Amino acid sequence: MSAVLQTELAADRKAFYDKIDKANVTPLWEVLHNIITATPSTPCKPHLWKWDQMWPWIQEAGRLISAQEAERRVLVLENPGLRGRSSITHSLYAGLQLILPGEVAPSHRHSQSALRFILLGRGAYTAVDGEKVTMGVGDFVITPSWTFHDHGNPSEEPMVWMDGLDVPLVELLDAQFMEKGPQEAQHTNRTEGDNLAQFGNTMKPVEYRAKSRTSPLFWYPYGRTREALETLAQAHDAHPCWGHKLQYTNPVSGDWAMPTIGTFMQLLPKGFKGKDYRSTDSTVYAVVEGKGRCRFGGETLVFGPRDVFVCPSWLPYRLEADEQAVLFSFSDRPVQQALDLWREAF
Ligand code: GTQ
Repeated sequence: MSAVLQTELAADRKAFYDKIDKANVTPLWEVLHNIITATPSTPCKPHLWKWDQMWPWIQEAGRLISAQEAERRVLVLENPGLRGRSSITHSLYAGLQLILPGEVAPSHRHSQSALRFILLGRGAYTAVDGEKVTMGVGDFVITPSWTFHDHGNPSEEPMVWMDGLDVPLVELLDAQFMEKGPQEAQHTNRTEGDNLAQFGNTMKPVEYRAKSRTSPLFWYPYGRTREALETLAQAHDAHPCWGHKLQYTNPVSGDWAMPTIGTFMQLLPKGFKGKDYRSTDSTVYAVVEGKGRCRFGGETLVFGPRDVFVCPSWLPYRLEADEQAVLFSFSDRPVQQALDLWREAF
């Protein structure tokens, strides 16, 4: 085609695009390769939040606002590639929540499911649908979708936990509802630890019928998880990529503990040098014990206890541990698997 004809065609196309644009219509061929990409193209970036940097800021937030006034006193961990969107990955939210001695974070409920992973303190509680659990470091606690929850700290020490919620995912689907509780703190009418007694011993009450996909067991104390990993590590070889890794389950269905968020705990033996791994579920890690590194090609994140880091979809990374390390993690894997989208490679 001659240069003249080409210029004419370009002008005709531009005029056409402008004309249809006014009616909210646009040509696919201009964007096709941006929306249907050969491999995941996520705005999510690898990033590490060091506890040593976060802890003074968490304490400062504690002086500036009460849990009561804030409703939830949380510093949101925003992915550097997703600033302004309250997101740590494209589909998930994470934050560090502080509750000081004597405080109550008032009752509310929402469509979003939440997890708590305790980083600091012992003795604060969360109450879920009338049942309290008193939490300690390393415990994983679920707040199922649309259940009333409030948090309180009758102990003498501050408590900090990582919140993980499916906020961006629920927002994408425009399926969110929220309401405040009738009272600040729920009337707790069930015995503390009831859920663990009913569902935490590979048994269930004979009359039990599931009302939702979320696990009826909502408290997974660290002692049990730690013991399971330790025993595994003695009897089995470490996987070349992830060491010894368990996923939390709903003990009744055998499925994920939460329908939208997959949760895991893994142990990396001392001196572990993992092989490259990638999967389509961008993953948030919180370090419970030990020190090590997460390497992405040239970039290295050096982690220690209570640090949080994020590994984006499909970017190969490898985990290394100088001393035995224990890592909690969460991702949207259950959603991807339910939709036949999940992939991994190593
Ligand atoms: O504790 O209910 O980090 O509703 C964000 C939203 C925590 C909570 C967050 C919430 C909560």
